[in-house]
Amino acid sequence: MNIFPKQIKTNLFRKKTIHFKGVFNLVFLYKLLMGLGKMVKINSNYDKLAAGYLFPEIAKRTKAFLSANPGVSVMKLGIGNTTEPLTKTTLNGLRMGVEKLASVETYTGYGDEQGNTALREAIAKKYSDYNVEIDPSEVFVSDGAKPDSGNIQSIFSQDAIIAVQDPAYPVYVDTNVIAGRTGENENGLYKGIVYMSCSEENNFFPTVPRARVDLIYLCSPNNPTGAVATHEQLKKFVDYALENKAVIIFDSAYAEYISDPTLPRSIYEIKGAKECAIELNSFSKSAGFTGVRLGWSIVPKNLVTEDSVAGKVNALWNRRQTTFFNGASNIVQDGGLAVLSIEGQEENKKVIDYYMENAKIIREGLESIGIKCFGGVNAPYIWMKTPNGLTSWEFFDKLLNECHVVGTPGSGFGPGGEGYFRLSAFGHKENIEKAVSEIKNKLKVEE
Ligand code: PGU
Repeated sequence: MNIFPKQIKTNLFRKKTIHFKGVFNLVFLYKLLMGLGKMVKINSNYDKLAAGYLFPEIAKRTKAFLSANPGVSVMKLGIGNTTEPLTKTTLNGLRMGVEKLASVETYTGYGDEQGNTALREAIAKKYSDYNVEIDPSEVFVSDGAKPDSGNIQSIFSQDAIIAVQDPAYPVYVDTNVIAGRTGENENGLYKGIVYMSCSEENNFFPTVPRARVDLIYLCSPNNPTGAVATHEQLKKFVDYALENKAVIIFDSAYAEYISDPTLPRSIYEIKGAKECAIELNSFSKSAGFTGVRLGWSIVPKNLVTEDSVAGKVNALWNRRQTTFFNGASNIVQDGGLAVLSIEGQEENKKVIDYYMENAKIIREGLESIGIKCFGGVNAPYIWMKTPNGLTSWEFFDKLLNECHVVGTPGSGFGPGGEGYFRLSAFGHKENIEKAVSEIKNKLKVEE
C-alpha cells in the first residue's frame, strides 16, 4: 500500500536528497582534509598468511644451501614438476598451433574466454570414459588448475564457511585467507576454517564435517598424501553436500595417475554430484604441461546453491572468467586437443607409467630402511613418516644436509602434515635412483 500521496512523496524525497547531498559534501571535504598525506591501503588479509608460499620457500632454502656448499649438487624431489619431454603427438599439435598463426586464413587473435569449441567438446567427451555426461557448455578451459582452484572461491558469498582436508594443497586455504574469509592464524590453524583431519587412522581421507559448511575442497588423488578416495567415501561427501546445500570443489589434477579401475577418476561418477560439485583438472601432470599451462573446470548447469537456481553458478563462473581472463593461449589449446587424441592419450600414458615407476623406486627404497610410507601407488607422491621423531622441517634440513635430497615438509600443507614429508616422483629416473640410494646409504633410521 502507498502511504504517501504522490506529490508529498516526491517533495519529501527531493528534500531529503538535497539535505543528504549537503551532508555528504561536508563529510567528503572533511575526509579529504583529514586524509591529506595518507595513501592507499593494502589488503591486510595478506598479513594473516602464516608464511611465504610453500614452494618458493623451499626453493629459497635450497638456494641458500647451494651457495653455502659450492660444488654440491642436490636432487630435487620437492615440487611436483614434470621433467620428461612432450610426446610426438603433443608437439605436433603445438606446432600446428604455431603454423596456424603464420597465415592470414588461419590466424586467430582473442578466442572465446571459455576455450575453443573443439577443445571444450574434446574435454566433455573425455568424461564419457567415466560414463559421465558433460555438456561442452559446462567446460571452462583455463591456464591451469592452480588459478582455477584459487579463483573459484570468488563466485561464492563472503561469509561462506570453508572446509579443507588437513593436510591439503595450500592454495585452497591461502586464497580464502586472502579473500578475507578467515580470522587470524593460531597455532597453524586459521580461525573460521573447518579442518577435516586426514591421518593414518582414516587412511588419509576425512569423514564429513559434523557442523554445517558451505564449500568443501577435496583433492583425489591427493596432494600431498597420495591417497585416493573410493566411491563410498566420495558418496558420503556428495550426500552431505546435497543434504546441506554445500558445494564440493573437487581437484582431480592427478586423475590420470589412477591405475586401479575400481577407483573413481571424476566426482561425477558419484550419483548426484552434478547438483553439488565443481571439478578442476589440468594438463600439467597428465601431459607435461606444467610450463605450457592448460587446465579446465567443470561447472555443471544442474549445480544449485541455497540462493540460486540451476544454471546460475555456471553463469557466474562464465561472468568471472570473461571479465578476468582472456582465454588460454590458442597455440596451447591446439596442443591440448592433440593430447586428447587417441595417440596423444596412449603416448602420455607411457610418460605417466615412467613417473609411477619412479614412485615405486622411492617407496620400496624407503620401506627397505624401515620408513613408513603411504601413497605412491595411484598417485605420484610418496607421503612418508619422518623418522627419528623429527618435525617436518627438521627432516627437510637433515635430508638436504646429509643426503643432498630436497623434499617437501608435510607441515607446509597444514598442521595435520606435521611429522610427515612428501617426496615427488616427478624426475629423471637416474636422479630418482641416485636420491634413493643416497637416502639408503646415509640416512640413519633409529627404531
Ligand atoms: N592442484 C593440485 C592438487 C596440485 O598439486 C597442483 C600442482 C595444481 C593443482 C596446479 O596445477 P596447474 O594446472 O599446473 O596449475 N602442485 C605442485 C606444484 C606446486 C604449485 O604451487 O602448484 C606441487 O608440488 O604440489
